[in-house]
Amino acid sequence: MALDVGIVGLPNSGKTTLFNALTRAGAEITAYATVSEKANVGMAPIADERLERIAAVVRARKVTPAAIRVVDVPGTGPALLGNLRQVDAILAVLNGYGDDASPSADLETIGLELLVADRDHVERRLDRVRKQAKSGDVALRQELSSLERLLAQLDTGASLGDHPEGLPPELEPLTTKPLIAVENGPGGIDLKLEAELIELDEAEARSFREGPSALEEIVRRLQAALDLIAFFTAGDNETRAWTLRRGQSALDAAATIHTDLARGFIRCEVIRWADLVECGSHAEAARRGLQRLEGKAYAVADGDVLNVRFNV
Ligand SMILES: Nc1nc2c(ncn2[C@@H]2O[C@H](COP(=O)(O)OP(=O)(O)OP(=O)(O)O)[C@@H](O)[C@H]2O)c(=O)[nH]1
Ligand SMILES: [Mg+2]
Repeated sequence: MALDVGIVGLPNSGKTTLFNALTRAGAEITAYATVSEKANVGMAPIADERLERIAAVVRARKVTPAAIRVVDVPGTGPALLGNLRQVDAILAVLNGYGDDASPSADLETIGLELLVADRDHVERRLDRVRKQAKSGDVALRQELSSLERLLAQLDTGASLGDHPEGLPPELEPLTTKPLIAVENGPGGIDLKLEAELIELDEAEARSFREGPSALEEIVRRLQAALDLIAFFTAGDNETRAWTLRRGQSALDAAATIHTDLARGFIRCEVIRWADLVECGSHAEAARRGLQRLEGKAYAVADGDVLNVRFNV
């Protein structure tokens, strides 16, 4: 259950270049828009300096950063954008390089495309529910009238997020997701440079940049937009960072690690990462009373090191 992010943008804006900079996957960059039916999917690691320090304490043999799943959708249009209904956030790449670049116009176009895709999505759901509601099922008839009102609203230019009665839970709209605009070019992030720098090691790459890397910058924006926190699991086999939304519980954390841990959840041992590093071991932290036992509902805090006790 990694965090899921989709990349959208007009043809040749630099979507695949961004995908490569984020994931180091080396997907093919085309000089002009090609109609590819396949989306690129890859994982982008989230750097976190706390992770290495925790791993050193427990002498972890393997260190695994948290990661974001990134989908690069070729082209636009309702069918292609439909690939993005499950993502947590959308990255919109705006062309900011070259003489005829107009990033703000690009952003407007993308916004419209997403809106059209959502209207299409509502209409399809409406058609389906209209047929099914003939059975007389009460819930379906309620959804039908709700969808009809929603469509009427959309046609007055309102956005889905504005719908006063809330959206039917079956809908998976795009326009209500956080949208993060990434301008590709000198005024934003130079993606072409970023895609070249992934060939170099971290220190070398840093000497070519003024600020943070594209990956760092985009992770920072995502963390802010989605209100993300990190928690850690610290084992000698593997020490690992994970992502949650702020306010999510120990049970959510367990489910992020493995469904079995959520199913058999008993209790959760919690140590602050800095306490663990300072104490030098779980045992010493426990001895000093710095390890707590929490239940399912505990709201995980950024930097918690968790050990889920479970039984399946
Ligand atoms: N000069 C310049 N060229 C760029 C930049 N970013 C991308 N390009 C070029 O633009 C072309 C398209 O880049 P892609 O990353 O494939 O763009 P895309 O949005 O994935 O394109 P499609 O998937 O075909 O719509 C390539 O030839 C890139 O080298 C940039 O910042 N500066
Ligand atoms: Mg592409």
